[in-house]
Amino acid sequence: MSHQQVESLDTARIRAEYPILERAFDGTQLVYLDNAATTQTPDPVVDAMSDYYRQTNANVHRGIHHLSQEASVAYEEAHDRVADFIGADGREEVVFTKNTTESENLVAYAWGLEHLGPGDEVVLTEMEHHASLVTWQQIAARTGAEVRYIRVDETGRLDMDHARECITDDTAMVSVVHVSNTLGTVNPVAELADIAHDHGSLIFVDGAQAVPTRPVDVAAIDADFYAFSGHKMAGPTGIGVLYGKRHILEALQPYLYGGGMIEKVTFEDSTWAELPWKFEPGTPAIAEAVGLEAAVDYLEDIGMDRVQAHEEELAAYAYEQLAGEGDVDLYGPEPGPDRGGLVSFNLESVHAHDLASIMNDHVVAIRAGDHCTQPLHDKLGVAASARASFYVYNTREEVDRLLEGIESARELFS
Ligand code: 7TS
Repeated sequence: MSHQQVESLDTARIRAEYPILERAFDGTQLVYLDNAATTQTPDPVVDAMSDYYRQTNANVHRGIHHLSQEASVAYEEAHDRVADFIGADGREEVVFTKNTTESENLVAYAWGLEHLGPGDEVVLTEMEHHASLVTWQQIAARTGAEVRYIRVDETGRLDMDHARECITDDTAMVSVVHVSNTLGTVNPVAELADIAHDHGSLIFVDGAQAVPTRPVDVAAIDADFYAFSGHKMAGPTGIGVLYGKRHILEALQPYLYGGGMIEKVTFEDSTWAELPWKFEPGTPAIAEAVGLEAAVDYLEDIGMDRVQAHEEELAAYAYEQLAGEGDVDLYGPEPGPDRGGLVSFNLESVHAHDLASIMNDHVVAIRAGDHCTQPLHDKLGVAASARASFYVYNTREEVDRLLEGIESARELFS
């Protein structure tokens, strides 16, 4: 998709729904460029949750009284809305969790402990977030399975020849990040799904940075599992999603047990509720589910193709400005169709943490650290990097504030 084909966003109108963006520190207005960590929450989402608490609040699971009925319907319909948004085949394929990390753990424990053993391989990539890397590493160690990593090449892309070598008939699970939160790389997940399926393996896709920033169709990818978090897509914290193909979820044993997920319980044994409730024990995050639904409405009103075009345009602008400087190391592919809306970099003379601290003096919020990709940073030969990440409310002027901050860090340390 070329950016020219997509009508640009009315950022002034969008920003009016985010009072937090009006905040100033020591008289300087905030520039928020830490969206890959958490996006800000617009009024319609806050209002939906506030209305829920003011008017509807009750426990779900179909109590007899009016409020519980209403809360149950709202909670269930939030699943339908999310299913629709990602191309899932109904609410049965959409499990609400706490976040992407819990979605990873759910599959690793429920599926991994049951199906992995000595001789099996789990294939990850060198750019996995710790949510996937640490989880599969631990479950593999407990089951005797082995972990292999698809190489990241010098351009910041997956080495697909190496992917074809790593994924074999011994592979039981491929777990791959859709959009890297450090490199910005958009991985060919549909192609990886094909390769995995050709070898009889399942594929789990970590969509934490993808669903918030681009149209995603889990069926077109042919992902077996797909995970993301509400708080990175204009929604609330405390809610995440695990998509799973219906027949796979049906065959899976529950991960957590308790009330709300059972069909029948005797002193001897229990049977499980239908999907997706089988995987949602206890009182769930009901207001957050309502907020997530409002976030989906909000993003669809804008249009995911426009969300994508807007932040890729800002990231490309930041990338190109920084690439023009001799003392900036940039990570990940050059702006293009396989690069998302974030920029990680190092200024040669300044440690990333010092840079983030100077940026904070300029009231520009960026991230510094390993972004939960320590092995990838080891491979890049750096302990940390600075990262600016963009969302629907960011502007070119804000990128300029980032560039000014970098210039002043350069002067301070030269
Ligand atoms: N996967 C990816 C690709 C991520 O970027 C993150 C969070 C997660 C999984 C975990 O998401 P959570 O909602 O369960 O925490 N990434 C970041 C980040 O880049 N900076 O802060 C959190």
